[in-house]
Amino acid sequence: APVALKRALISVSDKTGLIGFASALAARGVQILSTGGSAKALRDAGLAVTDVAEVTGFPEMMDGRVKTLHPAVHGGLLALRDNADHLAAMQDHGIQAIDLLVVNLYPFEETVAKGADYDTCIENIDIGGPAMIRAAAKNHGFVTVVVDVQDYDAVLAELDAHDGTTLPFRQRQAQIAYARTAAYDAAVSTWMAEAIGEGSPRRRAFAGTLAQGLRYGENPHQQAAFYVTGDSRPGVATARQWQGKELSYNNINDTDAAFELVAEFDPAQGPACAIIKHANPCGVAQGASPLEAYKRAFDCDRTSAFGGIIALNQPLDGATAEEIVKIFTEVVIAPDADDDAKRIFAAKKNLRLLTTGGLPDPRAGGLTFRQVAGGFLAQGRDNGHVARADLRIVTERQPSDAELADLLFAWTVAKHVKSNAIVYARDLATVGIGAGQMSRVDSTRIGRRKSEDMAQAMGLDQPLTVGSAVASDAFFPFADGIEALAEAGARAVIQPGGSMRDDEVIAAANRLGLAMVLTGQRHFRH
Ligand code: 93A
Repeated sequence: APVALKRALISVSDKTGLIGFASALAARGVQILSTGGSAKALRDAGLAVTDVAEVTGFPEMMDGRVKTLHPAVHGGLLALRDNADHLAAMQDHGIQAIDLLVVNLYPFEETVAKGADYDTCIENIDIGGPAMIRAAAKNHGFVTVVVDVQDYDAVLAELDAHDGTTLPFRQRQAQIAYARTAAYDAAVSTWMAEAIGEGSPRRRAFAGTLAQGLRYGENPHQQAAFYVTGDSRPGVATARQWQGKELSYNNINDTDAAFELVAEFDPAQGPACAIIKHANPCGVAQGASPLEAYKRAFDCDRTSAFGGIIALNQPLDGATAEEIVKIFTEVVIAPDADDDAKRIFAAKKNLRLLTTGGLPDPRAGGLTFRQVAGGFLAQGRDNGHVARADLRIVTERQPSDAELADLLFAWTVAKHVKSNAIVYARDLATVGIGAGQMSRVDSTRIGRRKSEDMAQAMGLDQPLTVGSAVASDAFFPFADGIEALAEAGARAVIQPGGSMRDDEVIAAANRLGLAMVLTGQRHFRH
């Protein structure tokens, strides 16, 4: 039979919807107990309230650190109503049953997101709230728990339908309650790990806050949601969307890939643009202006760029926006956008514009995750970086300064291309990208073929891979990859080195007249 609600304890930091909900409970004959601020808000609205202090016999003390932590509260939540011993204990100690618990917690996540200092964050760790929530949820056989202001209407609807709450309803509320306390403690642990500089994934709890229920996942038959971790890193999770329909699961994934890639290019060194399809770049370039960077990125693979996601490392201006709207694009993300750009985009209803206010630091730490059956893998972000001074030239032919610049450019892009990654570059623009192949030689061939297709489309005499610099995300296991690059006309290669057959690979480069530099660092991205 449904459980009637006689007594409720209300203790909420977020007072949204509180008065309406409490009035509706009072109108249904529910007696209300409440803590300091919540009680005051209810009384100010003319509702009858019993202070928890009156129930416990203790005043709220220690700046509110101790208000509900008392057997009169926890006994009222935890007592089994069909257990003679429990009922006797209630009788002996003057404990009255609490049938409904309405709690939302101190705003810890919001306090962190605001950039509050250490002590303020500590003070916003709720102790009594989670304790009550967990108690009420454990005793869901008898007690209804509400941890989210969005559930108030559902409680009232349940009461109207059943004159009380049903077990399935209380179970669902209990499950939501434990999701909330788990996420809350995970947020505290994550914040502390950052505050004390704990970089290891070995002793971390993981959770996020629901930011958005998504229409569907990677495919329409999959449910999906977007969770944020409260990390203030500029990017798709913290961006402002100016126009266009809601981002989809794939949009969010691709936009992230685009922005993380373009953030590798320091805006002080000039504009850069990345165009992404299916989480892989189909064109990346630097240029004298954002417009030029975009055009050069677009020219790497005009076919694939259709319906792509564009990221810029500098503010979007009108001239670039004008060029972008010539073809269909899903999302544009940039640190900022000027009024001209916004006006031009406004005519394109389906194009989403996101601004972030800045770029994430590509060298920053943090964790990335991948799910496997039965668990998930956590690792530090790939924040690896090589500078010119780290490179080891291993061939007779030395790369020219221009080639070295292109090698480092291609290397940076390759870090963001699915393995096996081969990136051909010329004059700080990609001219052929081979991504996600099971064989490195296939990636070299695909990048070359893409470049040949573009040469034909643009009426060039020869593909731009001729004379290019090439990056490989991991070492060449055999000389065949080098031979394929030489056939494509490449002149210089950057790769980690470290293969058993490095000698054969370097000998092939020498035989074919290529310059080769080793980074000593790998950028697998599987
Ligand atoms: O500082 S606490 O951890 N100590 C407690 O005993 C306690 N009981 C409830 N915080 C506690 N709460 C929290 O107070 C609730 O979770 C809620 O967020 C807040 C409501 O306080 P007020 O009603 O005074 O605005």
